[in-house]
Amino acid sequence: MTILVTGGAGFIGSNFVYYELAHYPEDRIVCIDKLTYAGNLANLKEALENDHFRFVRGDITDREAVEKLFGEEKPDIVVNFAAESHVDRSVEDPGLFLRTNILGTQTLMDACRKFGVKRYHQVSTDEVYGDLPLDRPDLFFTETTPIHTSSPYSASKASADLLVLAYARTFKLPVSITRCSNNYGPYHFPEKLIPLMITRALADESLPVYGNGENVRDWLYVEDHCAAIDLVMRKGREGEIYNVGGHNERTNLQVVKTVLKELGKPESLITFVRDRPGHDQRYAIDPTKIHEELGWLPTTDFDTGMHRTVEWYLANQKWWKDILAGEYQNYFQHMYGNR
Ligand code: NAD
Ligand code: TDX
Repeated sequence: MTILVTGGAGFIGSNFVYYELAHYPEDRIVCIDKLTYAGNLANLKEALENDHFRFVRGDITDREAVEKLFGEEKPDIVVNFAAESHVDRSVEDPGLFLRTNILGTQTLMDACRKFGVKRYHQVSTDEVYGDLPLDRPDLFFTETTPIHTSSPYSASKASADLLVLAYARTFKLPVSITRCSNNYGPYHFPEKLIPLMITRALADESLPVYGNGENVRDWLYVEDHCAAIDLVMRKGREGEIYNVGGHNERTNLQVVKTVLKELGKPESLITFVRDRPGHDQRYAIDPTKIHEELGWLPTTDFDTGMHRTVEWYLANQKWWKDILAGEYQNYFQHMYGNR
């Protein structure tokens, strides 16, 4: 079987490539990635040594390049991780998010139709459901919760989901969608909360918490997300959406304090900065459907996952120091300089 992984040089995509190579050594994994600021070939260093893996630099909105690759590889399954993924950047440049996240999805699905791909899997997010109020801990996102987006990022992801469902109904394209909560783990780009806090705390730099730090996210170790995607794309029902999450809610402040404790750094590093515009209050996934239909359950609890993650950042300092030394400096100054 040949599996085309788009966006495989990013955080979750690279973890997924390793998951597939480890669990299905007989399969061929092909990755197409544009290598934007978030894509990093260093993430795929070991995969590149495997004969069952091929990397192609390319843009999922480039119809010609996509069709050429489909023609060469005739993938059985296409799983789409390629996206602009950072909410704060979507506030700066919404157009880029619409192009990659919506038109990229369309281009891939058109190629799936043309080449008779057996399953197109869309990696979506819980952010398409908007947010839940902090004072209603009894509420959770289910697959039937209405789409209600807050940021250009989440609006672009929700648009893509609607397009996927439209292709399923109109063209009978065999699709599936997973909507996962916040991931954390190895290869997480240091613009996102957890790796940003780890890398800054290690340098004894201030830790910028938005607003009052009471916003809640539902954290899942990245390998558990990879296992869920793998199950759904191989065994999930066609045309279905599956929510993925492990009932692991934490306020941002709790998360940052966990990082500080792991590293033995003082809480005085925490600084409260101007809030994110449109900042979602709380995300919380109800994963009953994927558990009951496919038997999926998370295997890594938050304490274990955070310990492993911090260990990974300690052991892989060159990986993140190379990122921090580049264009990232301008990004950080632009986003946090006057905050
Ligand atoms: P990421 O930003 O780390 O990686 C995205 C990858 O896509 C990068 O390698 C980048 O180079 C590539 N890419 C971007 N534009 C491209 C294009 N036009 N053509 C080809 N490649 C392109 O993102 P991530 O955190 O790994 O997220 C992967 C997917 O999972 C996204 O679709 C995101 O919406 C979704 N998701 C993420 C989370 C999370 O917590 N990070 C949670 C739920 C869902
Ligand atoms: O410096 C920061 N300070 C801070 O307080 C950053 C970067 C974030 N935050 C807050 C904002 C959020 O409440 O931490 C929380 C997590 O922020 P992000 O890491 O930017 O993630 P989030 O906005 O929740 O979105 C993530 O989860 C859903 C991913 O980036 C998305 O790709 C995914 O779809």
